[in-house]
Amino acid sequence: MIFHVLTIFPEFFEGPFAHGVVKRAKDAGLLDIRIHNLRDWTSDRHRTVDDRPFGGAEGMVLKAEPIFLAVESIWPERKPDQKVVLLSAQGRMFDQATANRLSGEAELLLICGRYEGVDERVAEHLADEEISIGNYVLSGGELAAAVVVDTVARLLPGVLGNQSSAAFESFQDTGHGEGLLDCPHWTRPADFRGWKAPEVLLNGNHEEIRRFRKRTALEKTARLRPDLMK
Ligand code: 9D3
Repeated sequence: MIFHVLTIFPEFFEGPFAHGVVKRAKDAGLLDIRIHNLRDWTSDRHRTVDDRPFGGAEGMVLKAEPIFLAVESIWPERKPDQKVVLLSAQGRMFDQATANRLSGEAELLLICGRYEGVDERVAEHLADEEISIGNYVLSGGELAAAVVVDTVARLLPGVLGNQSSAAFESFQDTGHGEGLLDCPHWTRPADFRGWKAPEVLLNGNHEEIRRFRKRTALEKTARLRPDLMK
């Protein structure tokens, strides 16, 4: 899969994709991440990407033209499995089901919003979807784009030993829009500062361990995520 990220802060992405699962998947050729500087599609002396909002308001708005020119030059002929996603605070909430769906595309182009927002013609006439990563205020779409790339990348065939996306679809974890939270985990030492790992996990009785994990997953879900209890 090819990910494109369109941003006014290309340096931002030197960090997030240089480690762990995403880095290994890139090195293995399972995915490619191409960072594009929005200012490359401006033609004035100051490489202007923003302007004042019509109707008057606080702050600045990202202009439509550089964004349209960027997408049209990245994909001169856009195919049905090349999807444009606008990251904005007004978007539909990102979740594991959205990630699963996006992982079936050939290419994703993520547009990072900035300032007070993006000219609405991008959402209306260019983006296939508008996505937010949660109900809190970020300074821009860059962190959100990194979240989407990470979440989608780990679903791709071969990335986590996924055989094929189809075979693993029914098997993929939910990110907890449904079902229970994972059970709690412990590792060595069995006694850390007087806090003991549960004895049952040390005794090798696998039926008892299975029941313990089921019970503690339920208890933790009820306590931390009562919204998941039905
Ligand atoms: C006046 C109201 N706003 C400022 C407090 C609206 C607003 C404008 C621009 C809020 C956030 C932003 C910048 N955020 C994003 O571009 C963004 C975002 C987010 O803020 N939260 C969750 N997901 C996303 S994806 C992109």
